[in-house]
Amino acid sequence: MLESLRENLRNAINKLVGASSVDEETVTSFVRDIQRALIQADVNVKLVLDISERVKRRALEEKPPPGISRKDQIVKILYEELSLMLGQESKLELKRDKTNIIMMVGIQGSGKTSTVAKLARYLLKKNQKVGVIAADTFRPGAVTQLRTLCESFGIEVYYSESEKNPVKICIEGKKYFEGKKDVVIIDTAGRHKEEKGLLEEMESIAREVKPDVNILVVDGTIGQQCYSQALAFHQVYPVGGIIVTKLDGASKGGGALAAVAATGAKILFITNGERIDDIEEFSPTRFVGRLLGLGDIKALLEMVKQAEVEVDEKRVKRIIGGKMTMNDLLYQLEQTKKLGSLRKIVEHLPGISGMVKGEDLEKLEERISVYRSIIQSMTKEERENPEMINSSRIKRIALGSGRNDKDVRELLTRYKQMKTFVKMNRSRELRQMLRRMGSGVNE
Ligand SMILES: Nc1nc2c(ncn2[C@@H]2O[C@H](COP(=O)(O)OP(=O)(O)O)[C@@H](O)[C@H]2O)c(=O)[nH]1
Ligand SMILES: [Mg+2]
Repeated sequence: MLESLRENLRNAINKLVGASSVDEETVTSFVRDIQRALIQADVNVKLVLDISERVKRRALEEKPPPGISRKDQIVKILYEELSLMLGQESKLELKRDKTNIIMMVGIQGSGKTSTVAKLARYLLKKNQKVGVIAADTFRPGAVTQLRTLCESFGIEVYYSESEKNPVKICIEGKKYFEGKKDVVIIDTAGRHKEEKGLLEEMESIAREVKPDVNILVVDGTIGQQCYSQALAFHQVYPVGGIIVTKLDGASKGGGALAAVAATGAKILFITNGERIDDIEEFSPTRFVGRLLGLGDIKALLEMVKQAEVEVDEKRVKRIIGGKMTMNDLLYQLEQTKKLGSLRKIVEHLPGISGMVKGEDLEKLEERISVYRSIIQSMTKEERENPEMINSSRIKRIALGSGRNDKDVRELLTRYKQMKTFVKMNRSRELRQMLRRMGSGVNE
């Protein structure tokens, strides 16, 4: 979905991450890349300028919390601003103990009929009793299309062979389903292409049927034109929510979503394919997270918080100074594990993913508990100066901890590796890595 936008945004981020330092020039060039990506996705120019100005200002002004690099901070800012651009989190709200009527409107070809079936199936899977009313009497084959889509999934369709007046069909259909279903979705015609006739038909159905929710379906491939379409509908009868369709093939999909959000309407769902299950609830944060490859903001914030809490300057000075103890090693391994448990969700967060790569996390967890018991069997001296541990000490420690010699040697090897690594890399990067792991100092 939105492949080229995703690729362009990710390229911009990679460029930022690869930059040797973050100065004003880096930020400016990053923001320019973002602008280009958004314009290409048909996001309205004014929106693009707004968002890039905010990203730039925040990127230059806001100080990252301890443990978070400026680069990560800038990515987080972009994430927040793009999410804001796509509107508030909102959900389709259904009332209990009544038959909710959803009226689905939109111009012909926008994807109404397909979306009626998708939404019906979606609600069915949530254990709602769902009925559908076929009120498109204009297009030949419309009723058959809807029945084919719905009935194979056990969704009942109300239709009439003889009645040509959509308002009457809706009234009859409502009577038919009333009290029997939790939700009834009305598929309307939309033949008139934004013209008065279509809007009038929508209004007269609405007046008679009094839908609980009026959902507008817009075609995501038309990009920012969605803005005027959404406004036109809203002015005639209040739109309670919007579904943006065809995002699977829409190079202008980003512009469509931004335009719809700019009208103040709620985007409830998006569809991204022709199969009945190609529909999903829309959440701006989740969507942007996926777009940028960041995963869930909650995890990100959790990590920021963790980094804020666990700064231990003494420890990092000790490690970098080459005087690492066994406890330091254990601490570092535990931090790796903690970050690792967030790995899935922060998979593409620049800088983080590489760090935990290669370590089998479940195995690490088990090894840490082995190491902990071994370290507990060491004397204070041994912990602080592991070099003194010879083979007779290894035997004693193994015995005392109920582990075998091999485990103790493995721990010692790890210690040596870590120490060599520190020696070889007494650099910015190491400081940065340690800081990310919660034992760093501020830059
Ligand atoms: N690729 C893709 N095609 C879609 C999607 N939603 C609808 N379509 C196609 O768009 C065309 C018009 O859809 P239809 O539901 O008949 O639109 P309506 O005239 O508004 O009822 C059909 O060929 C659908 O298969 C989608 O999410 N992705
Ligand atoms: Mg239709």
